[in-house]
Order: sequence, then structure tokens, then C-alpha cells
Amino acid sequence: GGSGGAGVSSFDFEQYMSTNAKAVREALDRALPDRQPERLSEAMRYSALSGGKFVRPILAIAACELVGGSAAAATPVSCAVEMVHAMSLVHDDMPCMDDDALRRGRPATHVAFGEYTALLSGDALLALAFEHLARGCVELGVTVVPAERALRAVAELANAAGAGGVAAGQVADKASEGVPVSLAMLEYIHLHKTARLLEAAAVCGAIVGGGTDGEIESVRRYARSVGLLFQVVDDVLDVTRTSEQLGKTAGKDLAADKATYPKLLGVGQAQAYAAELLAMAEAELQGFDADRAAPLHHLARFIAYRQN
Ligand code: GRG
Repeated sequence: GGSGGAGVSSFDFEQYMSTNAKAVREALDRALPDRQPERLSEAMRYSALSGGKFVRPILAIAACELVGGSAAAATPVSCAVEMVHAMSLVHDDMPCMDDDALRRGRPATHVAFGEYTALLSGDALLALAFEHLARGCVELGVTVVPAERALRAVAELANAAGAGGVAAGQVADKASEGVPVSLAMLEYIHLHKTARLLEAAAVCGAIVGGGTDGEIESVRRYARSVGLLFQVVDDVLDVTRTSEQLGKTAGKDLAADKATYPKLLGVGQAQAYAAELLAMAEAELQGFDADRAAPLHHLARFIAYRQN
């Protein structure tokens, strides 16, 4: 329980991230198959356990605890959201999408396992996400996650993965390659392709944690702002990193025709927008207990101030 707002300063964010990342990794390891066909299981594990930061699962756990739920209640949904994230990266790297050979510093799934196995392992991860979410909540029991909350979480995550979110954002992104992109279109792409799944992670955490409708919607606005912030900061870092490394190869492949916030707004305005998004995210946390909100405050600042 919070007493007097000391939470923000005394909170150990690195410890919180590493403890939760370890717990998520163990839960994912248990949730992923290791049975026949071996190659499919291997590809699923390779994609989901290959060194992601687990930002989405940790967001789900933090939002669950924010509204007074236990971390245990958020375990099924935190694994489910990471499975959706992992499969979206597998499909994103495939030749028909962005055609990337590397992901997280090692061969992309389609390079390591071949195209059809990569495609099917993505499909299987997407299906498993919902199986695991439903089954995991049932196994925890209705005293931990009432069935209505589990159903609401299923609907939220499904919307975020499909035509209401990631799939819609990716179609818009692919369709806008090589054509001029307006600020409104750039915003649409990022809100759907990136922010929507971060939003669903946090919202699902707040749902299974027993948040009120008002709390759930505050969490939604918080995560939406953080999701956009993530993208704006990414775009700004692409520019600042590149200019710091004059003469060297930039860490990222900067497609000349790719629209970014700095290109459409200028670097200064893009930075100002990032500051505004951080302030909007933090404003949504004001109504909550300060100690319980500390992880989400730190997560927003971590995303805003990261240097690479
Ligand atoms: C979801 C049904 C469905 C289909 C997928 C391919 C595709 C459709 C969508 C592309 C989605 C995509 C690649 C979005 C970008 C997401 C993003 C910001 C990834 C980086 O996230 P981090 O930094 O990555 O959290 P790590 O590696 O830490 O997990």
C-alpha cells in the first residue's frame, strides 16, 4: 500500500525488470511445447525465448498489480501477449514482409528453420496464445481470475492482434512503402502496429487484476501514450545515433523512403512530442496509489530516456 508518494524514488526499477523477466521466461518455457513435431516446437521456442526484453509481459504484470491484483493472476496473459509479439516478429522478418535475415542478433526464424516452418510456427504461437490464456485462467481458478475477466482479456488481445491492431498496422505500413506518408498516416501505423499490443498487454493485466472500468481505461490511455512514445523515441534515436556515428555504419538500416517523426516534424519537434507523450502517460497514473504506480512511472521514463 502507498504512503506519501515515496514509492517513485525508493523503487528499484532494474531489480523489478530483471526479477519479472526471469519469472516470465520460466512461465513461457513451461507454456511452450517440446513435443512432436519437434521442428515446430523448436521454432516456437526459438522465436519466443530468444532474448526479448519482455516489455509487454512486464507491462501486464505491472498493470495487474496497479489495480490490486496479484502477479500470479497476470501470468497467463503475460505469456499470451509475448507469444503474439513473438509471432508478429517472425512473420515480419519473412521474405514477403520486411525480408530481414537477423533478429535480436541471430538468424531470423525463417533463416534458421526455413520459410514454411517459420510461417506455421507463427500461426501456432498465435493459436497457443489464446489456448494458454483461456486454459491458464481456468487453471488458476475463478477465485483468482473470474471467467468474465478471462473472456474480456481474450477479446482484448484478439482485437489487438488482428484487424483492430497489429495486422491492420502492418498492412498500412506495407501499403505506404515508397509513397508520401502524412503525419496522420504515420500515427495510424504506429498506433496499430506497435502501440495497440502494448495497450492490450496493460489493459489485459488491469482486467485480470480486477480493475474498474475507469481504471482499465486510464491504463489504456497510459499504454497508448507509452506505445507511441516508444516509436517516437526510436525514430529520434535513429537520427541522433546516426549523426553521432558520422563515417561509421549506423546500427540500423535507414530506408531512405521510410517516414519518421523527425522527417515529418523536425528533430526538435519530435523530441517535444516525446516529452508530451511521457507527460500524458504519467498523468494517467495520478489517480492510483503511488507505490503501486511506481513500476509504470519508471517504465514510461525508461522508454523515454533510453539511449539506444
Ligand atoms: C499479429 C496476426 C498478426 C500478424 C503479424 C508481421 C505483422 C503481422 C506485424 C508486424 C508487427 C511488428 C514487427 C511491429 C513492430 C513491433 C516492435 C516495436 C518491435 C520491437 O519491440 P521490442 O523492442 O522487441 O519490445 P524485443 O526484441 O525486446 O521483444
